[in-house]
Amino acid sequence: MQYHEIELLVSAAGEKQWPNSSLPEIMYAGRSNAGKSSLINSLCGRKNFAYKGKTPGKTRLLNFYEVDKKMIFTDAPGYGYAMGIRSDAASFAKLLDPYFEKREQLKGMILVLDCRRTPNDDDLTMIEYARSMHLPILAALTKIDKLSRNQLNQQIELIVNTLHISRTSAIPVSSLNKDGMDTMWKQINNMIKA
Ligand SMILES: Nc1nc2c(ncn2[C@@H]2O[C@H](COP(=O)(O)OP(=O)(O)OP(=O)(O)O)[C@@H](O)[C@H]2O)c(=O)[nH]1
Ligand SMILES: [Mg+2]
Repeated sequence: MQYHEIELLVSAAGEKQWPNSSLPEIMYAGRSNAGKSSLINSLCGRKNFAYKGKTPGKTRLLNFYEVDKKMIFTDAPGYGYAMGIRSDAASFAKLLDPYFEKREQLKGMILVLDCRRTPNDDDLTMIEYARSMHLPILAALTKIDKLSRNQLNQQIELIVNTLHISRTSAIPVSSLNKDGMDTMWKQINNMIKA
């Protein structure tokens, strides 16, 4: 497992708190419980650095992590738990709209998806939004340790077709046994260089 330096710069409720940094940024988005924080931890060779919530989707903050003094990962609150409740969707948009629109160093979005689930409307909204901003998108399919190889291949097919993404931009990963982390890093470095 590769070790990377990681430091929490700030948990931001709004624009005023965004870190004053011009390092390239990668944003992690996905449904509550999809495995966003676990993925960030695993990519950096940590167990419990990025906050893993016990009450999924509760924290409405953008966590900015500086990695290797070279890039920033932003961990967005999970959506989906109460996205149907209008106030919740509104507070989510209030947090993320300015970020997508104004954060110039944002280089790409990693959409984190539980490989066992079919992407839902919220996932599609998220990916459409990133597309409308011309943001490169990578899908991390998490928890592959929970499926057989056959099941996984079927799910990959389903997810890729539902999201209309290429097979090469869907990376199967496991934060449990660290599968896929090298591939993730390769893609992340490409995103940052672009
Ligand atoms: N088996 C297995 N469990 C995982 C994996 N990734 C995450 N989990 C578990 O899934 C649960 C949710 O993981 P988190 O990383 O907290 O998910 P999150 O997307 O950050 O959730 P929110 O912050 O609530 O949006 C935790 O219990 C993790 O241990 C994985 O690759 N394999
Ligand atoms: Mg989290």
